[in-house]
Amino acid sequence: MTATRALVALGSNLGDRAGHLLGAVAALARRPEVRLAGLSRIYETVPVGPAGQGPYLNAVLAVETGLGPLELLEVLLAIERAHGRVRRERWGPRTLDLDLLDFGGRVLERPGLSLPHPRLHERAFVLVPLAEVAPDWRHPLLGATATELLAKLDRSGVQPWEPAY
Ligand code: PH2
Ligand code: MG
Ligand code: MG
Repeated sequence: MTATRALVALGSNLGDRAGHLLGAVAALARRPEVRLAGLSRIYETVPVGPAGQGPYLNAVLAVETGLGPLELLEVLLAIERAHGRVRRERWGPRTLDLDLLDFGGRVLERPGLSLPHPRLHERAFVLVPLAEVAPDWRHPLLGATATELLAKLDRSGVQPWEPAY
């Protein structure tokens, strides 16, 4: 199998947020075509977008996969649906959001999938965990590494998550 390294952003701000993130990691690990290659810490982050929604938990996962990008996207959407994701307003609250950030450095525009993810370089809630799992990952269009992109952002809204035991 020729494997491609892909990067996936995980987010949740409804229900058992950590349970949704870790459930998604477990669901991906169960797929025979997907191998886990790295997982960031979980961060609690100030919501970006419509006001009135609760704080998110965010993380980034690196995988190796024999799937193609659209096949991997289908797997991610199926896992979102299994976690009760209902699509209402754009950028609104969600039980589980799985965004494909990068697929082997490919540049791709398809209905429902833009690679690299078009807003990843503007978002500290993506770049903080991304720079942790893949500091030297290079943005295929901007040419800068995750660490370099993060240095330009305000990361004050992104804090390591402290579970309330
Ligand atoms: N996702 C969004 C919109 N806003 N804000 C934070 N902090 N974390 C997210 O994952 C997030 C968001 C749309 O996917
Ligand atoms: Mg998203
Ligand atoms: Mg999404």
